[in-house]
Amino acid sequence: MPHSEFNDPFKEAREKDGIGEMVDQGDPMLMVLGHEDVKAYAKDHETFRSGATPGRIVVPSEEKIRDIRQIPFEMDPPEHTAYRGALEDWFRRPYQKEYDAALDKIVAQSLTEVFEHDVIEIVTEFSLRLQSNALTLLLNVPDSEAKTWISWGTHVFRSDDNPLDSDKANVLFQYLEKQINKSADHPGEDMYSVLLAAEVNGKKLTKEEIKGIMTLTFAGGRDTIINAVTNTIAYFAEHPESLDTIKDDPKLIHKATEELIRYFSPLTHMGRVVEEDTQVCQHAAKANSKISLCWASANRDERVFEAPNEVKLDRSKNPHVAFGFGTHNCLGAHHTRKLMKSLILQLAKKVKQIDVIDAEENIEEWGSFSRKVGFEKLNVRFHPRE
Ligand code: EMZ
Repeated sequence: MPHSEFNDPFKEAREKDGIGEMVDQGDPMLMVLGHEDVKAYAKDHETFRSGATPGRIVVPSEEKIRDIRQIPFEMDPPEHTAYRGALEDWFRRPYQKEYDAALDKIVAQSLTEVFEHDVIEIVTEFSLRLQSNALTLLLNVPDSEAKTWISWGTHVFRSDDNPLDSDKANVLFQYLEKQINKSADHPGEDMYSVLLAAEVNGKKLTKEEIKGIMTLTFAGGRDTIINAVTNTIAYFAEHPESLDTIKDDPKLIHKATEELIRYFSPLTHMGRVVEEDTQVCQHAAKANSKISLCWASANRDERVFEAPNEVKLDRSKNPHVAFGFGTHNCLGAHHTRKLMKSLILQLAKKVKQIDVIDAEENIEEWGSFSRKVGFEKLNVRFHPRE
């Protein structure tokens, strides 16, 4: 398989009856695969709940490694609406001119560093650093914090030999406690201080709630962004002509970014817990069982996307659900879109060609489905434009 090809393991099951099955740590789960079904079930938050035991709606479930509730995504309306409302303005800051300019600077700096290497390993030497450096903007904290976050590696709950590493999770939790207390003692303009001053339903947020919001901010946009960035490099390595196309027609950036995000779908799926016995795509789903909304499968649904396994940078009809759908769509999407656009535009302007030296794929196993989501390792050589 070419490095820039990402398979759709769900096609057959999606076409057959729209459902997949897997067991997550003893917990059987139905996976909803069709685009229309995924959207319909995502909207039905009365039947398919997010406010279950903390960690349960994530696949694989993180119940064993945390009891912190990630806010707002592990909540349901009306509670969810109130908490999310308090966060929305902060997460819209990427639309400010200064934010954009600062992001461009961070991307430019990462590319300058890339050009200093002969061969560079993209996942840890580029994508992880870029993701962490960009996160300092979203949190509005000093650039120097990124160093600590980079030292945690690509995932805050997973290590090389353990997909659910509670020691690692505790490093993040202790770090957050320290930062929250620091901002409580010396309020500033950072995200912790803003949250300490915020109110939901007329009440101040507790430190525990702030920890939950920050945990989501750190965990949710980490491996997902790292995969999106790494996969983008792999794509342009094998499609150098696309760099020229975007360089010549930068207005294409909006469609191109959406298309790459659709194609990569860095978050495969997200779970929900069934409130009472029901039917899911004509399969019985018992109360308190888990289902998942499979964004990655929905984004390859041939009933919605023409030639879904092709990357068409100018695809005009692109109702992808890579950032989720409905009530819980991704709060960090504005930041991620801006980051991806800045990266792609600068690559197009500055890079002529990228050679893949060697690569190790990152394959997820979900029951009988094997899905390539990114890379463990991607060594490349950049050739700058003259
Ligand atoms: C959770 C999840 C959120 C989870 C939008 O996705 O991302 C996963 O990578 C984390 O492990 O805790 O934040």
